[in-house]
Amino acid sequence: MLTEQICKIRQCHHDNLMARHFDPAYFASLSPAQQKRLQQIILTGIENPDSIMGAYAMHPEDYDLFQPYLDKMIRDYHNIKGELKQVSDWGSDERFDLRNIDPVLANSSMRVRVGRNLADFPLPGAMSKKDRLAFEKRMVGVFSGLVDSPDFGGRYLSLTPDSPYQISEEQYQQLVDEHKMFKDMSADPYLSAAGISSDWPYGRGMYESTDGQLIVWVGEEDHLRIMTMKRGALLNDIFARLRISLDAIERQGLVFARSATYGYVTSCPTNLGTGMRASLHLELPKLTKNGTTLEGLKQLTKTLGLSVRGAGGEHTEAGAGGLVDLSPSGRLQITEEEICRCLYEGIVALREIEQRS
Ligand code: DAR
Repeated sequence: MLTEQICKIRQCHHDNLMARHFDPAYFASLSPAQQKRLQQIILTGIENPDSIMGAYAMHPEDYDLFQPYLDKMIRDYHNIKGELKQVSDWGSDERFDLRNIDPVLANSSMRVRVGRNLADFPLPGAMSKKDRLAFEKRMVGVFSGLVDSPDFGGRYLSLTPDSPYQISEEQYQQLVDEHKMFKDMSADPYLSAAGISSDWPYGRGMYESTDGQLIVWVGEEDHLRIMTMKRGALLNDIFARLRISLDAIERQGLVFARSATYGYVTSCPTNLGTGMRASLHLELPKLTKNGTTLEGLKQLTKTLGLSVRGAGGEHTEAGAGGLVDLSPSGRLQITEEEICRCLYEGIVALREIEQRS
């Protein structure tokens, strides 16, 4: 039954890596308990055949337990052949100053985020409601250790009913509109099939620093999405701030789940390694035909190791004046500094092509 279902998906959805790399003989070699566990991991890709990956890990050790299968999907998606070893390197003194590209970029919107999961909880897809509330309570304690910090002091806002930090529906919607808070996860079929949006909105919330430059999502697709954002020209600034924010959060006694092979462990295999998405908003009116299409630009950015989306986030179109969100596609087998350099060099190339168009 399962094998037939997946083989059908493979015939109609060639990009579904769960289906592409599913091996009935490997599945049959697993014990009933392991088969049940693997089915939970790939259910999202079965219920959503248009998935690009089609799997979410439920426990950090899943990547080791099912490595013969998951490793094929991971290498395919991240285009990795040969030795796979994630190394972290936030870089040296090389400066990536957008003003060297064009003074007009002096006040660009920059954002860098990493996904992180605590080693001592199941990943979001396998958390019980009790786990989610215990995890949020742990994070409230961590944030209380930051409140008096000059750099990271801020406030925690909870979605959990009856939480002392609970915000109103109106406040929640306003934060979503400002792209500070994540959307209602129960509306996402991929996350729902994986159990990642179960018990919504219990155990979910966000921390925001007073200066608005640090935001931590609690209980989204990963346990934590830690992001720094600012307007400016020096990419190094935003990376450096993220790094010191991560250090400050880890110093509160958190241990993040890591794999010897894949680096930081994330729910989705697409985010393994650095778990990092670094992005910058850029106006490309010619390459987006004044914001009417992203199609041509998507092909072009792929050659530059970048992905492009509308400034409104995933699945949105270009904004007025052709405003788009650009980010390096690489997450795994790449260092943090290389991600920064890829973004900078991609902006240089796109600006040149835009001006020649
Ligand atoms: N819809 C899932 C997610 C892929 C990458 N995006 C994430 N992780 N937010 C899929 O497999 O297509």
